[in-house]
Amino acid sequence: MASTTPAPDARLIAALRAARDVMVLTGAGISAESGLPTFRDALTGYWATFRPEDLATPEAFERNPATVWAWYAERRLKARSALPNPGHLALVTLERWLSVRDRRFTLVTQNVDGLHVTAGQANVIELHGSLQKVKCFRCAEPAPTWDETGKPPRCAHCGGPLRPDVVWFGEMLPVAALNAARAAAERCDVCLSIGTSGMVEPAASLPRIAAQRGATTLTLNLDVTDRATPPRFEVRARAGAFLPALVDAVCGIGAA
Ligand code: BV8
Ligand code: ZN
Repeated sequence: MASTTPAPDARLIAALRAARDVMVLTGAGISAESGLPTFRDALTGYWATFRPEDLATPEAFERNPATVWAWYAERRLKARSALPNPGHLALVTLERWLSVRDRRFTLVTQNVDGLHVTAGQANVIELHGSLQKVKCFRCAEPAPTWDETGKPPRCAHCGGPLRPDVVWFGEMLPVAALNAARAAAERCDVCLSIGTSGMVEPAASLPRIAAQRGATTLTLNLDVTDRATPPRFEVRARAGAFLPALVDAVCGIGAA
């Protein structure tokens, strides 16, 4: 039985309509309806024998560069042909509605698929880097182009192996991005956490920081995740269905 999408709570709509500063944290779930497997599901088929934490680490790359490079090359190819879905587009509409009223909107994503930028989102913080960017594992020099047949390709500067420019487990997040995300969490009136299992730190702490500072919080997911700090609103629905309804209600779209 297709699960029905709950109507947005009037108090959540009111909080967003009154908000001076909104922060949104997204995870792989918002890209699921664009056909991209979520992070926990990304290990299907050949990769099913691995756990994400076994592939998305510098040690895994050193041990098995060809396998790690191939996993990312496959995800990069999928992300290139993926299109933003109504969930991504609703967040762009919300950002524009707030911006023309001189209110702040910050989108913080854990995703590396680039779909928020493709959708037209203006203010995006990519906490974990981007699948479409590649750098040298040895000298960290960015590689503007590379030989896709490489297993992995080599750096033009030092001959080292190229790697995806994403943040692996055990690696520091880009400091400026993390500081900007924390600042947004500390100042926002409303924090929407969308399509993330809330398992990966330090991203998972951002909605908690917002809640502790008194922000109104929403968690939108397909399955319930036991958050240390339960959100004020917890919705179990597809982002591509719930977000357009929420944003239409906030922006008065479709209203008489
Ligand atoms: C660091 C890039 C320190 C790569 C990623 C013990 C406790 C706490 C923390 C740790 C610990 N042990 C180790 C740590 C730290 C570690 C960590 O958090 N580990 C976890 C596993 C416990 N963190 C780190 O290592 C970070 N670095 O801490 O550095 C440091 C300090 C000093 C010096 C050096 C280092 C780095 C973390 C970044 C890792 N890189 N991505 C890549 O993508 O390949 S994280 C990866 O997971 C993705 O970015 C992904 O976004 C992220 C989180 O996953 P989700 O997005 O939440 O996706 P998931 O599949 O889990 O969930 C999807 C959700 O969507 C589900 O809930 C589902 O219900 C929902 N959904 C599905 N469909 C829909 C939907 N919802 C709505 N609509 C739908 N249609
Ligand atoms: Zn190099």
